[in-house]
Amino acid sequence: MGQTCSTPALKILMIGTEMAGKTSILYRIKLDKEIQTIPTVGFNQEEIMIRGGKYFVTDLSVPNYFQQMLEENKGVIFVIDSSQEDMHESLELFTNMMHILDEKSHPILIFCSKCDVKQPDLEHIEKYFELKTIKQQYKIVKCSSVTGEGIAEGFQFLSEQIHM
Ligand SMILES: Nc1nc2c(ncn2[C@@H]2O[C@H](COP(=O)(O)OP(=O)(O)OP(=O)(O)O)[C@@H](O)[C@H]2O)c(=O)[nH]1
Ligand SMILES: [Mg+2]
Repeated sequence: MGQTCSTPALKILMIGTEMAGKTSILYRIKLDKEIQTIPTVGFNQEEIMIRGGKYFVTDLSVPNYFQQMLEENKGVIFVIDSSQEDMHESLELFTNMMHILDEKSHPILIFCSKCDVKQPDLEHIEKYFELKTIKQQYKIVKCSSVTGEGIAEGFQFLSEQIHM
């Protein structure tokens, strides 16, 4: 069932390597258009509505704060720049994030961004990031902040997984 204005927003923490496309995703939803971003210093926080669901999203550019912000958030978005061939930096960040998540049950949405530039090979990414070994519920979704593709589908997964 969709959430109404009176229901509390689901708090979501979003991380990914520099330039992965985090801020573009956030403002694509907030403003319903593609925006020109500048590198985020610290974080952006916005309350957004998507398909009737309300979310409070922290777009975090300082992964060091991930651990301390995890407690107050119910779900995680990890953004991979899937237009890039070399994903080793992203894998390193993801591995660190998974160590911090450890036994926590936060659902994880993996956005493969910039799919308007290059169609990501989701099977390859799933293997490369060893997603099948993780304990948490996860979903891998290709998305684009230019076309808007995939973004609502990803948030739908989070809303289905998080029970307040
Ligand atoms: N073609 C295309 N470009 C994108 C997309 N998303 C982001 N970009 C571009 O990628 C660059 C980085 O995007 P940001 O959203 O600023 O990335 P970020 O992850 O917030 O980066 P930091 O704040 O530095 O951590 C910008 O030049 C964006 O215009 C997308 O879906 N398609
Ligand atoms: Mg940013």
